[in-house]
Amino acid sequence: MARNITDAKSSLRCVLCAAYDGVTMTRLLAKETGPRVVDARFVAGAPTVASLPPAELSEIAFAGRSNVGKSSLLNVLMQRKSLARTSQTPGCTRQLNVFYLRTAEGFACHFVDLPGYGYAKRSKAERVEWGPMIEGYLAQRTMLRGLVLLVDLRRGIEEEERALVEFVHHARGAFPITVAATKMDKVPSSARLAALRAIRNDLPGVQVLGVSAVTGEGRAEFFLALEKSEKSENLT
Ligand SMILES: Nc1nc2c(ncn2[C@@H]2O[C@H](COP(=O)(O)OP(=O)(O)OP(=O)(O)O)[C@@H](O)[C@H]2O)c(=O)[nH]1
Ligand SMILES: [Mg+2]
Repeated sequence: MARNITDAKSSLRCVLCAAYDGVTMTRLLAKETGPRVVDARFVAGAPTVASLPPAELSEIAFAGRSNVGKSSLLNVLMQRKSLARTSQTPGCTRQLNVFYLRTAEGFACHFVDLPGYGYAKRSKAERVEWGPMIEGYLAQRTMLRGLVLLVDLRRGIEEEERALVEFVHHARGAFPITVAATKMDKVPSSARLAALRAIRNDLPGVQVLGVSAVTGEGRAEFFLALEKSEKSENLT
């Protein structure tokens, strides 16, 4: 029993730490594989492309509709519980958020968490502002080496995803795009292969990988794809 507020706070901290360790351990012991991250930090949040810090390191951008799980996947890749803010309410990420990541093997890059598209309840002014911001970033950023396009494995490819892939190919020619078919834990394992195949058929020539931010499944394969993108010489 806590004797005072300080004791109560410290007991709460212990309970939270235990819960955190439980989640991390479950993920690590269960499905999460791939490189160990030795440094992960928030670098900057920019409301416009022009206000981003100078591009000095390779960048990999994460795009997808609101609530698909971009920030959650970033946390799994960075092995941090909540470095990127996540929420059940769509429209959580409202600016370009840049993170630095380095693995024990020496892979280092910036991850850029983009605001989600397709959230109907966002004000018209914000939607009008974000389209050009995402497109401006994807078309102009000189250190951009790869795009991760997230789709819900249950939902597959829709008009917006097709348009985004076409936009990037038009702006940059051949460019490394990896589709992260996420929330894989919500699809029974017997149905996963067919769902992945449907996405591959919809976007021929684009690499499609299944992942789950809950179990960490697919993390190792994902890193291999990112490392390949990071080495690409694709400049605007
Ligand atoms: N079951 C399951 N839930 C997930 C997964 N990834 C994300 N979620 C949940 O989906 C919701 C949205 O996740 P976010 O990571 O905030 O999504 P986002 O794409 O960054 O959303 P915006 O910033 O609003 O565009 C949260 O409630 C997450 O816990 C996953 O792989 N499996
Ligand atoms: Mg987000």
